[in-house]
Amino acid sequence: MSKQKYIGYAELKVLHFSLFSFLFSLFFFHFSLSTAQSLTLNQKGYLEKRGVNVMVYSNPFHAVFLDEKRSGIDVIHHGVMTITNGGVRLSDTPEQWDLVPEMKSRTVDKSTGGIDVKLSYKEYDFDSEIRVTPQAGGFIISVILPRPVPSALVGKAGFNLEFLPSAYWTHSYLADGKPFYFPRYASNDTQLQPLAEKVKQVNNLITSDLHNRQEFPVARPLAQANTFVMAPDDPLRMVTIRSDSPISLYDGRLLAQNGWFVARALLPAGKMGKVLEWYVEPHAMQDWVREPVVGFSQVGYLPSQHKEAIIELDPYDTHHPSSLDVYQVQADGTTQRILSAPLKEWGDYTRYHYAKADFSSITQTGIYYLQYGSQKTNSFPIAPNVYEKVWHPSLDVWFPVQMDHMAVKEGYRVWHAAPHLDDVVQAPNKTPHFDNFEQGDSLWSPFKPFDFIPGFEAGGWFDAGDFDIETGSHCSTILAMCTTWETFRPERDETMVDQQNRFVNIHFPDGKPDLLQQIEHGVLPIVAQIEQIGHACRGVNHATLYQYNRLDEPSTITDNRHLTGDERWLFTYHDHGLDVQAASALSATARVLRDFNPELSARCLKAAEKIWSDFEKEGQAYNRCLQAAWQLYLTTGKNSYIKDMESALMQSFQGNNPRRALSNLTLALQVSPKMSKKFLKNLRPYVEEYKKQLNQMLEANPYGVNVYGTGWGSNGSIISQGINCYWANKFFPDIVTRDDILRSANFIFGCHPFSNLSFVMGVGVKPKNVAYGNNRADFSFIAGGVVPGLLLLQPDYIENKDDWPFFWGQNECTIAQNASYLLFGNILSQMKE
Ligand SMILES: [Ca+2]
Ligand SMILES: [Ca+2]
Ligand SMILES: [Ca+2]
Repeated sequence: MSKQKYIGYAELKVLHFSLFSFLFSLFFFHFSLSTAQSLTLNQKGYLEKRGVNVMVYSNPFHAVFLDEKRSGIDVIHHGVMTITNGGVRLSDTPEQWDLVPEMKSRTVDKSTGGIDVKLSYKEYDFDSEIRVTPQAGGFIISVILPRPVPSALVGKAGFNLEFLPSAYWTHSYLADGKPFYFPRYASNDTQLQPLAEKVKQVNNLITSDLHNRQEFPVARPLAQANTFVMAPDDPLRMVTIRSDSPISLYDGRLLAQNGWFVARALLPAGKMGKVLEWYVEPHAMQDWVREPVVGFSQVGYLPSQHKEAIIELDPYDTHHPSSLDVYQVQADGTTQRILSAPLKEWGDYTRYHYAKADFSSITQTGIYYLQYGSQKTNSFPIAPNVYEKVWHPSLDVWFPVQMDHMAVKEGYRVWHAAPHLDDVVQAPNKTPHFDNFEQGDSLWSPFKPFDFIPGFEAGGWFDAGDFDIETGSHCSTILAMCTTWETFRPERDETMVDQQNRFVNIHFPDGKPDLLQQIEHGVLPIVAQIEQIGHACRGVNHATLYQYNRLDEPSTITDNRHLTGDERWLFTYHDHGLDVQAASALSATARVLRDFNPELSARCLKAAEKIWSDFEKEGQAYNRCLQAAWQLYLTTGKNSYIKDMESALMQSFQGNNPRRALSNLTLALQVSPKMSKKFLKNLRPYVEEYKKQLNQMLEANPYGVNVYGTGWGSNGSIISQGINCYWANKFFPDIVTRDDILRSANFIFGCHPFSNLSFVMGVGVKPKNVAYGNNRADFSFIAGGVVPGLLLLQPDYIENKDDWPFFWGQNECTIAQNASYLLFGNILSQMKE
């Protein structure tokens, strides 16, 4: 059934209207824009003019997570990425798991400034080519087909370009001159189409819950026209699109809450060569200069610590002020300028210019703010106790909300009822699944596919913004929590955890340390894996994509009754790396819970020792299991576990890659009290080498940390850097200093590029407002979550959106990263002066 059949009277009227406007727009196109400045191809391989950057497949679609909405043709418009996904797509409003084209080639023509990409859908043997060429003040997008659209894709293959809802939803648009506004919430019409018409999604999965109906919903257009002017009311966001074939505008949020506004035109049937041409012109403000970002810690500073603001400047901001003023806010509400700190130019990094201002000389306890030019920051404290409570929301709120199999209440709110009470069944042999889960060819399990496996109806945390149980991240979470407990013994009790009644009450002390209650809860699915299957398993995930993609209250994802067919699957894929991690986590738990829960402690130790004896039988290399050996030694006191530890560690430092060679340095420092007398002395040159690496980072970028990630932000590695510095400082305070540890804290709490918001939800004067938790569709957050942070859009744009929670690589809080933050927060909270 073709799509045209569904076009109603309203759309026909729009089409009719657009014929007139087409003639008008041809005229307008040729005479109105010739004075606008043109885009030119820059050294970095994208099209540029002041205020507008056009990336053409600098970022290809992602092979695993598919449509990340930062691929294809992307536009950075006055400093904000607002347009993405320019490409040949197979549906009106593509979703994350819809097929994406593979990029076969990308050619840059330096003479025309044009960029040409060849795309291919191998599932349909469908090739296309997209050419982007600067023209007038904008650019022409041409779609060229070497062969006609395959019959299966006629009426489906089209050219799409997507607009960020949060950048447009307070604005209007014109469709062939007719006025409309962008809706704040999706409420346009949908219609059903026969399921046989649906273009397949990845691995033949399906994102919609069809309830056995043989139809699926599609969005109907908001408007159709030959000329769209988006946000003519705002010079920062105004974009004009013209084509002589009709363009439809859709609201992708109708089918998926993370959808965008999609401008789209179908490719004609039976035609080859140039089949479609759009002219796109993002309006450019000729004198536009991006506001400086004044980076500082939203948590504040200890009186004696190094204090530095890092200012991010637009390259056109050539007359920026040369000093930063620090004001103190007095008890009577008046303010007093305490210091005018001179700016020290740092230089260029990514696409901006950076300068620093040192205000370490201010040591008096008080409330301060920074003034840079006309920009006044929010206030922040300088005081001996600024770090004391930074980890509390993570333990009090974030981890309790992540608890699977429990009802979780906070004050008047129930975060969720007890979910997944019908866990679990054996996953079938299936490759691949989604979320990077797969069972592979074998089962490595005593159970048959879809058999019920007992022991998994309690414990565990939701991995992140999704609701699966990841074994690997559980093990790192548990180990970090055990390290936190043994190093700092935080007996904080703000949460009731009643395992028997599956009930958690936040801000309701029950006399038991919350951290031990979390460790106890998190280890249950791990110990169950060893007991039931005999080894650590990949994890537990949903059976269907339309269960997995839920972004709300999880207790209704399954019916909580056994063997009704909607249960989660235990993926029993056997990976020795996971066994090693499980042996570490289980033996640490056995030790930490020895008095708190002797029965569970004994089960954990038995499971850890079983894994270890399997290693020995299989002849696993000792140097791959050092952390597990160390944890087993600490728990059992058996010297045999560490008899080769010293030489294995020294050997591991001999690698060619200096950074990788030091990956065991923290473990080496931790074990050093139990090694020979000379061992710590032998570590000194490696700690000096580590310090050299820290100094090199300060030369590589203004912040001295691993600023951004690709695919996933780098806050995890920045927090690890702080933790590593803690251990290095503990044993070699003359080499690694307290300010080295605090470098990571300053960054996480707001002294970073793009914005100066704290990356820890609810922590600091101005934390981020949105995160990718299970409440992301409410544009909200769960307090205590740490977001991944800054993501690179190739080649030079780093961002962390705070008006759009749906970029998981920027905003998704995960258990392993949060446990690492919990440890780091405890390190910080010991610093008081
Ligand atoms: Ca997951
Ligand atoms: Ca408690
Ligand atoms: Ca069930």
